[in-house]
Amino acid sequence: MNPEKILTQHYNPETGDLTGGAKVVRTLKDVRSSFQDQVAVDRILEHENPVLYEVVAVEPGDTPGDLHYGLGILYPGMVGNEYYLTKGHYHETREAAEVYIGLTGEGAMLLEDEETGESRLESLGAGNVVYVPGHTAHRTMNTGNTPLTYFGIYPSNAGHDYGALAERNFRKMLIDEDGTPTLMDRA
Ligand code: S6P
Ligand code: ZN
Repeated sequence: MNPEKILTQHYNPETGDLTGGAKVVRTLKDVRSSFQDQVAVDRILEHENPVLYEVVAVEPGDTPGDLHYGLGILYPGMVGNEYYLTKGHYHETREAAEVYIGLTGEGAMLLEDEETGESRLESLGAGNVVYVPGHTAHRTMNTGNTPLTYFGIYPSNAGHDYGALAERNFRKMLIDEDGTPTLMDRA
Protein backbone atom coordinates (compact mmCIF):
# COMPACT_ATOMS: atom_id res chain seq x y z
CA MET A 1 0.00 0.00 0.00
CA ASN A 2 1.37 3.37 -1.06
CA PRO A 3 1.49 5.51 2.11
CA GLU A 4 1.38 8.66 -0.07
CA LYS A 5 -1.97 7.77 -1.57
CA ILE A 6 -4.98 9.57 -0.15
CA LEU A 7 -7.61 6.97 0.68
CA THR A 8 -10.31 9.11 2.30
CA GLN A 9 -12.25 11.88 0.59
CA HIS A 10 -15.15 14.00 1.83
CA TYR A 11 -18.50 14.52 0.19
CA ASN A 12 -21.54 16.65 0.75
CA PRO A 13 -24.72 15.03 -0.56
CA GLU A 14 -26.60 18.34 -0.39
CA THR A 15 -24.21 20.23 -2.68
CA GLY A 16 -22.69 17.39 -4.73
CA ASP A 17 -19.18 18.42 -3.64
CA LEU A 18 -16.55 15.71 -3.37
CA THR A 19 -12.87 16.30 -2.61
CA GLY A 20 -10.11 14.75 -4.69
CA GLY A 21 -11.62 15.02 -8.17
CA ALA A 22 -12.43 17.44 -10.94
CA LYS A 23 -15.98 18.62 -11.51
CA VAL A 24 -17.73 18.25 -14.85
CA VAL A 25 -20.75 20.52 -15.37
CA ARG A 26 -23.39 19.68 -17.99
CA THR A 27 -25.86 22.29 -19.17
CA LEU A 28 -28.98 21.92 -21.28
CA LYS A 29 -26.94 22.84 -24.38
CA ASP A 30 -24.59 19.92 -23.67
CA VAL A 31 -27.47 17.44 -23.42
CA ARG A 32 -30.04 19.01 -25.72
CA SER A 33 -30.13 16.21 -28.30
CA SER A 34 -31.13 13.72 -25.58
CA PHE A 35 -34.57 15.33 -25.23
CA GLN A 36 -37.54 14.49 -27.40
CA ASP A 37 -39.19 17.91 -27.46
CA GLN A 38 -36.77 20.18 -29.32
CA VAL A 39 -39.28 23.05 -29.35
CA ALA A 40 -39.31 22.95 -25.54
CA VAL A 41 -35.47 22.92 -25.55
CA ASP A 42 -35.36 26.04 -27.74
CA ARG A 43 -37.95 27.80 -25.62
CA ILE A 44 -35.78 27.34 -22.49
CA LEU A 45 -32.54 28.27 -24.28
CA GLU A 46 -34.06 31.58 -25.41
CA HIS A 47 -33.87 32.70 -21.77
CA GLU A 48 -31.16 30.64 -20.10
CA ASN A 49 -28.89 27.62 -20.33
CA PRO A 50 -29.58 25.82 -17.04
CA VAL A 51 -27.11 23.44 -15.42
CA LEU A 52 -28.71 19.98 -15.44
CA TYR A 53 -26.06 18.03 -13.55
CA GLU A 54 -22.54 17.96 -12.18
CA VAL A 55 -20.22 15.02 -11.58
CA VAL A 56 -16.99 14.84 -9.59
CA ALA A 57 -14.94 11.69 -10.29
CA VAL A 58 -12.15 10.37 -8.08
CA GLU A 59 -9.57 8.15 -9.78
CA PRO A 60 -7.27 6.76 -7.08
CA GLY A 61 -5.41 4.38 -9.40
CA ASP A 62 -5.31 2.87 -12.87
CA THR A 63 -3.85 -0.56 -12.35
CA PRO A 64 -5.97 -3.68 -12.98
CA GLY A 65 -8.37 -4.14 -10.08
CA ASP A 66 -8.52 -0.43 -9.22
CA LEU A 67 -11.86 1.31 -8.84
CA HIS A 68 -12.99 4.82 -9.71
CA TYR A 69 -16.03 6.53 -8.27
CA GLY A 70 -18.05 9.64 -8.87
CA LEU A 71 -20.63 11.74 -7.09
CA GLY A 72 -23.41 12.99 -9.32
CA ILE A 73 -25.93 15.74 -8.60
CA LEU A 74 -28.82 15.92 -11.04
CA TYR A 75 -31.07 18.92 -10.51
CA PRO A 76 -34.87 18.75 -10.66
CA GLY A 77 -36.58 20.10 -13.75
CA MET A 78 -38.40 19.30 -16.96
CA VAL A 79 -37.96 19.85 -20.67
CA GLY A 80 -41.50 19.65 -22.01
CA ASN A 81 -42.85 16.64 -20.13
CA GLU A 82 -39.46 14.85 -19.93
CA TYR A 83 -37.49 14.88 -16.68
CA TYR A 84 -33.97 16.28 -16.49
CA LEU A 85 -31.59 13.48 -17.40
CA THR A 86 -27.94 12.59 -17.86
CA LYS A 87 -26.49 12.01 -21.31
CA GLY A 88 -26.14 8.30 -20.68
CA HIS A 89 -23.43 5.96 -21.91
CA TYR A 90 -22.10 2.48 -22.38
CA HIS A 91 -18.78 1.71 -20.81
CA GLU A 92 -15.97 1.62 -23.35
CA THR A 93 -14.96 -1.67 -21.73
CA ARG A 94 -18.36 -3.23 -22.33
CA GLU A 95 -18.12 -5.89 -19.63
CA ALA A 96 -17.50 -3.28 -16.91
CA ALA A 97 -20.40 -3.15 -14.44
CA GLU A 98 -21.20 -0.31 -12.03
CA VAL A 99 -22.93 0.19 -8.68
CA TYR A 100 -25.10 3.27 -8.14
CA ILE A 101 -25.94 4.32 -4.58
CA GLY A 102 -28.74 6.86 -4.16
CA LEU A 103 -28.06 9.48 -1.46
CA THR A 104 -30.74 12.17 -1.74
CA GLY A 105 -33.82 12.86 -3.80
CA GLU A 106 -36.02 10.80 -6.06
CA GLY A 107 -35.18 9.46 -9.46
CA ALA A 108 -34.76 6.51 -11.74
CA MET A 109 -32.25 4.80 -13.98
CA LEU A 110 -33.01 3.74 -17.50
CA LEU A 111 -31.01 0.65 -18.48
CA GLU A 112 -30.81 -0.68 -22.03
CA ASP A 113 -29.25 -4.00 -22.95
CA GLU A 114 -26.94 -3.55 -25.93
CA GLU A 115 -27.61 -7.00 -27.37
CA THR A 116 -31.37 -7.39 -26.93
CA GLY A 117 -32.34 -3.69 -26.87
CA GLU A 118 -34.51 -4.40 -23.83
CA SER A 119 -35.14 -1.55 -21.39
CA ARG A 120 -35.52 -1.57 -17.64
CA LEU A 121 -36.44 1.20 -15.27
CA GLU A 122 -34.96 1.02 -11.76
CA SER A 123 -35.66 3.39 -8.87
CA LEU A 124 -32.68 5.49 -7.85
CA GLY A 125 -33.08 7.74 -4.85
CA ALA A 126 -32.24 7.89 -1.17
CA GLY A 127 -32.16 4.27 0.01
CA ASN A 128 -31.70 2.59 -3.38
CA VAL A 129 -28.67 0.72 -4.68
CA VAL A 130 -28.76 -0.19 -8.37
CA TYR A 131 -26.45 -2.69 -10.02
CA VAL A 132 -25.76 -1.86 -13.65
CA PRO A 133 -24.51 -4.99 -15.44
CA GLY A 134 -21.93 -4.79 -18.21
CA HIS A 135 -23.06 -4.26 -21.82
CA THR A 136 -25.82 -1.97 -20.54
CA ALA A 137 -26.43 1.68 -21.44
CA HIS A 138 -27.41 3.71 -18.39
CA ARG A 139 -29.03 7.10 -17.88
CA THR A 140 -30.30 8.80 -14.73
CA MET A 141 -33.46 10.92 -14.44
CA ASN A 142 -34.61 13.17 -11.59
CA THR A 143 -38.35 12.63 -10.99
CA GLY A 144 -38.59 14.72 -7.81
CA ASN A 145 -38.47 18.35 -6.73
CA THR A 146 -35.07 18.28 -5.04
CA PRO A 147 -31.55 17.43 -6.29
CA LEU A 148 -30.91 13.74 -6.87
CA THR A 149 -27.43 12.81 -5.65
CA TYR A 150 -25.77 9.44 -6.05
CA PHE A 151 -22.45 7.66 -6.10
CA GLY A 152 -21.37 5.54 -9.05
CA ILE A 153 -18.52 3.05 -8.48
CA TYR A 154 -16.91 1.33 -11.46
CA PRO A 155 -13.74 -0.44 -12.62
CA SER A 156 -10.91 1.98 -13.42
CA ASN A 157 -10.81 0.77 -17.03
CA ALA A 158 -14.58 1.20 -17.63
CA GLY A 159 -14.37 4.41 -19.69
CA HIS A 160 -17.32 6.19 -21.30
CA ASP A 161 -18.75 5.53 -24.74
CA TYR A 162 -21.24 8.29 -25.57
CA GLY A 163 -21.04 7.87 -29.33
CA ALA A 164 -23.60 5.14 -30.01
CA LEU A 165 -26.31 6.84 -27.95
CA ALA A 166 -25.55 10.30 -29.30
CA GLU A 167 -26.58 8.96 -32.70
CA ARG A 168 -29.71 6.99 -31.86
CA ASN A 169 -30.55 7.89 -28.23
CA PHE A 170 -32.21 5.43 -25.82
CA ARG A 171 -35.24 3.55 -27.12
CA LYS A 172 -37.40 4.65 -24.18
CA MET A 173 -37.99 7.91 -22.37
CA LEU A 174 -39.41 8.80 -18.98
CA ILE A 175 -42.13 11.43 -19.02
CA ASP A 176 -44.45 12.98 -16.50
CA GLU A 177 -48.02 11.88 -17.24
CA ASP A 178 -50.44 13.64 -14.89
CA GLY A 179 -47.84 13.57 -12.12
CA THR A 180 -46.75 9.97 -12.66
CA PRO A 181 -43.36 9.03 -14.16
CA THR A 182 -44.25 6.94 -17.19
CA LEU A 183 -41.92 5.04 -19.52
CA MET A 184 -42.74 5.57 -23.20
CA ASP A 185 -41.26 4.58 -26.55
CA ARG A 186 -39.14 7.38 -27.96
CA ALA A 187 -40.33 8.52 -31.38
C1 S6P B 1 -19.73 6.75 -14.73
C2 S6P B 1 -21.07 6.83 -14.05
C3 S6P B 1 -21.58 8.22 -13.64
C4 S6P B 1 -21.96 9.12 -14.82
C5 S6P B 1 -22.82 10.30 -14.40
C6 S6P B 1 -23.11 11.29 -15.53
O1 S6P B 1 -19.49 5.47 -15.23
O2 S6P B 1 -22.04 6.12 -14.77
O3 S6P B 1 -20.67 8.86 -12.81
O4 S6P B 1 -20.82 9.56 -15.49
O5 S6P B 1 -24.04 9.82 -13.91
O6 S6P B 1 -23.68 10.65 -16.62
P1 S6P B 1 -23.04 10.74 -18.08
O7 S6P B 1 -23.83 9.81 -18.92
O8 S6P B 1 -23.11 12.17 -18.51
O9 S6P B 1 -21.59 10.31 -17.93
ZN1 ZN C 1 -21.26 4.43 -16.09
